[in-house]
Amino acid sequence: MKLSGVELRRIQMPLVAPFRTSFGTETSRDVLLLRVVTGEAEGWGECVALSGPLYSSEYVDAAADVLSRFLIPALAAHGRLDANAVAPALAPFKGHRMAKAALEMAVLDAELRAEGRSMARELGAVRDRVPCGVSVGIMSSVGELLDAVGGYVDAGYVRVKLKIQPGWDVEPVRAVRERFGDDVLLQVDANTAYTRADTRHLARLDPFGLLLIEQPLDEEDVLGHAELAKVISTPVCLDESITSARAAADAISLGACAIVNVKPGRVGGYLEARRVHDVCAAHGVPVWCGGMLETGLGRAANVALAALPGFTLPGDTSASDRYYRTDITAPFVLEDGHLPVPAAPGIGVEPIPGELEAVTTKTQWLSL
Ligand code: OSB
Ligand code: MG
Repeated sequence: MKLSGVELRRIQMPLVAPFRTSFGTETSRDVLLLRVVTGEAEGWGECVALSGPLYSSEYVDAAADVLSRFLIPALAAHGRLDANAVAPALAPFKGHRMAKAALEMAVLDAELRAEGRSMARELGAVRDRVPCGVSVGIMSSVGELLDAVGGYVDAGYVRVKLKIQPGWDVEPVRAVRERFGDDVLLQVDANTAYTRADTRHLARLDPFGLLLIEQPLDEEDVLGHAELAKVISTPVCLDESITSARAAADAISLGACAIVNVKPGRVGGYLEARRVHDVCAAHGVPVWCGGMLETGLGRAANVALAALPGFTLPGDTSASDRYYRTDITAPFVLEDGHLPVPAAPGIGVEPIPGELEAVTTKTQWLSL
């Protein structure tokens, strides 16, 4: 494909409710979208970086900066290229995986639309709908949490993930188990809020039969997760630490995780995300699709990824209305606890022009 240019578009989308984690509270999503224009088709990319460097070192202003100053110009030097050539072309630039992932997603979407092939088909999907979980933020009281979880269970979500941090862990987990019973699939996510010194404390979650505990320790403390996994009975799942297929292979070899959360943005794109899936499948390690409060664009691609055979656990691929009152695409609607895998060419969805305009705060066009 010959790229003619890339549009960077910033949008501001209010969340239906504040989303509190151990690293901060999000009330509105400041998202960077990319629109790649080629002779044959256009493609959409969504950058999952948050507004501040609190989940990872990336943040949305930095992503926009590195894309416009380094990554997009590097593609310009290539003349013709396809999605498989994007990561190698960007490899000289260290880090910035979320920015790279957004650019690769847009090129891949354009390429697949031009060829009339779907993302699901391209990645190797084996299902036409995927079971969905929901990530529930930290609340100001256990009562408020039980109301929120009750609403999601009533809506049909097949798995509940509670955000935890020191001071909000054993009690909320106990309360949810007591109210909703042992049959609800329940897991927790600490977003690195604990240290190795908290091992005894984290073992207090053992009696609750959790599916997994996600990223209790620092992103760089892979060995610490291996030590922790020897002591606690809850399976350890890594999110922040898994930045590539190689990182996944290393973590598995070390015994640092029994389950992996796959987020395409965190690993540099959907093609690397598929390699993470493949490495985990080869080791018999179950994976599930994480989320970053995506709009319908990123959600469409995530749902396609979640339809691969190794995604044997429900993901954080919730319906649009869990996040936004109005999405920029046709909303993803939960049906019997599942979302449909888009089958149309590319990511299979596109922004609704009026909705997109209504939330746009800035656009920039870069010619190639
Ligand atoms: O750690 O999985 C996480 C949201 C933003 C940043 C990090 C995480 C999350 C979530 C929400 O847990 C997942 C979603 O529903 O999109
Ligand atoms: Mg997580």
